[in-house]
Amino acid sequence: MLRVGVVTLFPEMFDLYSDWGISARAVDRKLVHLSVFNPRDHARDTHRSVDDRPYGGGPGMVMMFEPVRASIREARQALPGARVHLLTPQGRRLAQADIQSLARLESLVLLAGRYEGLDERLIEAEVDEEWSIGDYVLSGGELACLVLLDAMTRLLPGALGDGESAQAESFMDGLLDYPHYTRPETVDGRRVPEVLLSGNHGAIRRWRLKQALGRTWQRRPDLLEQRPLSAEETGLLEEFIKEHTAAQS
Ligand code: 6GU
Repeated sequence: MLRVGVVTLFPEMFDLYSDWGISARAVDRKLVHLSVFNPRDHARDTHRSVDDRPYGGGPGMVMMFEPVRASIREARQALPGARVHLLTPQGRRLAQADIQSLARLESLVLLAGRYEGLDERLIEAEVDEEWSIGDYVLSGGELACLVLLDAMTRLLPGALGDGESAQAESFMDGLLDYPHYTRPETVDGRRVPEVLLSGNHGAIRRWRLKQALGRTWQRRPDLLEQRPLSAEETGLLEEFIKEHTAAQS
C-alpha cells in the first residue's frame, strides 16, 4: 500500500481525492492511504497564525517556518522514511515518467505551498524535491497535489478495471490517444470510421495506432522526438502523413 501524507492549510480539499472516482475506490481497496496534516494545528499565537509579512516588504504573505516544520515533522513520524515533495511553480515540471517513479514508492509526503510561498529556510531544511505541474500559476499547491495524486493512483496495481489497466502500459505509451466512438453509427450525417465496424481486429489495431501516431505528429511533434518508432509505426506514420498532405492539396 502506498502511504501519502499531505501537509496543507486546506485539508477539506483532499475530500475530493478520498470521496470521488477512481481514487476513492483505490482508498477503499486499501491500495493507498492518505493522511492530512494541517500546520494550523501547530500555530502558537492566539490567532493561530500560519503566515506573516515578508521581510523586505512587498505584497502577500509567507508561510511561517515553525508551524509548517512542526506539521512536516508530524507527517514524517507517521510515515517513516518518506521524502518531502513540495508542489510549487519553482519546481521541476512533472512528466509521466516522474509519476511512474513516485507511484512505486512505499510512502511520500506532499507539501502544498500557499500564499506567496514558504519561508525559504523551510525548503532548505525539510524539502527533498520540488515539483511543478505546468507553466501557469495556481493560487496554491493543493490542486497540484491532487493532480499528482490522481496521476499516481491510476498507476497503482488494481486501481483500474481490467479493461482500463490494459491501456496504462499499452504499446501506445508516449503517444496521444486515438479517436473513440460509440453508438449510434451515424450522428447528424457523421459516420463512425468503417474499419471500426469491420470486426477485423488487426485492421482496427493498425488504424488506431496510425491515428495515435498521426495526431501526435500533428499536435505534439515534441513527443515523437522522444520516442523511438518501430518499423510498423514508421510505416503507419508515413501513410498518415501522405494521406494528410494529399488531403491538404
Ligand atoms: Cl505545483 N503550485 C502552484 N501554486 N502553481 C502551479 C504549480 C504548483 N504548478 C503549476 N502551477
